[in-house]
Amino acid sequence: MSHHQLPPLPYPPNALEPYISKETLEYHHGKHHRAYVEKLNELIAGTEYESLPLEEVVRNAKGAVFNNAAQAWNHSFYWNSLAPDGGKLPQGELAKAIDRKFGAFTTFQEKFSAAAIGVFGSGWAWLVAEADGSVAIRTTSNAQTPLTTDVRPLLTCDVWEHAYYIDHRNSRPDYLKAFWALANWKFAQRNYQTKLTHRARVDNVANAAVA
Ligand code: MN3
Repeated sequence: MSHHQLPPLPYPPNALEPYISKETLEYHHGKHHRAYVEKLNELIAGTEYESLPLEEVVRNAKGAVFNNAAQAWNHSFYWNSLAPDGGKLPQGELAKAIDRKFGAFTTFQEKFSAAAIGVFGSGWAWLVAEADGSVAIRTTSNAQTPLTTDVRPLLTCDVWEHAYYIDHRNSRPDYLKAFWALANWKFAQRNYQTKLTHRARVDNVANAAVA
């Protein structure tokens, strides 16, 4: 039984232009993300993971099952981390938490960009919330995800080359500029203010994906 499905993009494929092209989204969502979901379904058929929700597979699996499950989850989170009307400033409690930690939004932005650009090879850059409500920047390699840790992901930037090669070739710094023009602070703010368990928060993400 294959039950994991590729969630639709939360916007039309040309909606992030000129920062991220329709062609990039068609490949990144329609081919890369789809391949992780399809491979996952293939790998879990007939195993203990077959009937588990995606986030439980991510938390419990190892090896290829983990890699494909985590990439499926991370990509859904990434699509929601971007928005056609994004790129403005964070508001409310999240804005205050960023200022408390980094002093100013621009300082946070510089540090996040440096962390993202500094990821060696493939991976992800994340804005996360600690249990005490403070925020932090984390990076992960390959499919690794904060979902398996105690911090809550708020926003992510995919720094695998497939995320930017069509639009920016090998220039990850140029892609980071595009990321800032699209960063979905409403999504990050919603994740920050959701004082719920991981499980409930992840349901939130799924709802946001189809809204
Ligand atoms: Mn990707």
